[in-house]
Amino acid sequence: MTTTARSPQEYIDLEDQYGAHNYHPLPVVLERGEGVYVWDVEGRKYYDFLSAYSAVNQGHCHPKIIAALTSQAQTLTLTSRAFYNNILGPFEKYITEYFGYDKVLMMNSGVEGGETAVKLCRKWAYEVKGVPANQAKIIFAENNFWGRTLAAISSSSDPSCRNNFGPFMTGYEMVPYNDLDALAKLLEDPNVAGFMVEPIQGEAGVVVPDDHYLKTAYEMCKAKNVLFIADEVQTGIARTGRRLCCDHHGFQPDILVLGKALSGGVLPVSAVLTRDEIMLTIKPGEHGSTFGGNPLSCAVSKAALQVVKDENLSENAETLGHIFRAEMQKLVDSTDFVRLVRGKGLLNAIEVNADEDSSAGWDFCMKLRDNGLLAKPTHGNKIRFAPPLTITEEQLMECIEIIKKTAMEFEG
Ligand code: IF1
Repeated sequence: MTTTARSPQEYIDLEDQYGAHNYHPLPVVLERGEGVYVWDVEGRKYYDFLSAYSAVNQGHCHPKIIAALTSQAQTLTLTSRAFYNNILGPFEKYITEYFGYDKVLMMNSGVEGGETAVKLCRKWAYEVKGVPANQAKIIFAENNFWGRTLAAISSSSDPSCRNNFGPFMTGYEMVPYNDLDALAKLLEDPNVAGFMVEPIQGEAGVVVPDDHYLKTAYEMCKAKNVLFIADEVQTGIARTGRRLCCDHHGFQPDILVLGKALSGGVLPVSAVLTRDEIMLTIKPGEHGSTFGGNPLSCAVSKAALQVVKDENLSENAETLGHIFRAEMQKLVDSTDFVRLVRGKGLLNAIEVNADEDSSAGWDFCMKLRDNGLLAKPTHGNKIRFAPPLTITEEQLMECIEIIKKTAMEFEG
């Protein structure tokens, strides 16, 4: 799209004047992305350390993904599911074999994936588990984030997600994250059908549970005939150093929700994978979406998933993640400003020594921007660091130096 050259402030003013004010972006106006880099409208180059919240794991505008996009875009983009096409079936075979499930239901946004998982869980509850009509309950972890729809925010404990959006969905139970005793109590209810949880809570500030938490929770669910639903929209697709974050823990979720990097950040694609017993509870006409599983998104997703394998992105995330956390720990040990680092693979965050409602996180990200690295604070004093998984060790070391330099400026 050719646009008139404008100053950064003019672009910001246009969004302010004509766009909803549902975000507070960092004041940087981007116009190009390639690999781990993005450029602003004045030609300044930055490392992208957010990766669009882990949607750009394969790097910006990956040539193989763009090639798949442009080729399919010139052939057939959308048939709707009213008809078959020559792309969806082969892709469904590819992705179910990739993750080891019987079937997949393709949707668009991550939250649509979550909604689909909730509907499948409820359907299974009534038609397989035998929960009485409209009595099915699903357990969610406090401080979760799985999207902005009314079903999603009904499980949120974040006032900014919920305020004045009620009334909310019923049939939800909340449990403290990383608390197996609390989960065990809720699982005693025979009407509980599912437990939906992020293997690492991204928005909460990259909260990593105890090593045994997920596997034990899965086993507890299994023992009570409750479905373990993994929201891997942010942690999946190599981000934490494995194909899936659950792969670190040696179990396969009953229902898997994917999004974001499923398309390499090229267009919205989500997917819900599960076994036949659960998936086949949804009959023709009971769920779907105009764009769900469209040929363009399937072609893009196949290329995006293949890049993850071909370029060993899981292994790279695992190796460089250890280096990154070790270097950040040196900052924790040598400054008052950085008080902790946590994460897995290349999904990490630091916590700065300030209250959650302080501007310290924002101010730090503004200085990082000036020093050539883009990141965004979450909940005030936590800064998520999630570069594309294609980053090299040399590039990572350069970014670590930028973060250290910026932290020392704050320390001073
Ligand atoms: C925003 C947060 C991250 C997600 C998990 C499902 C979804 C998301 C674990 C829904 C989406 C996005 C949404 C975006 C910012 C970003 C985000 F800050 F909001 F919480 F990453 F942490 N499950 N997360 O993280 O996927 O419908 O957006 O495709 O809404 O501001 P979606």
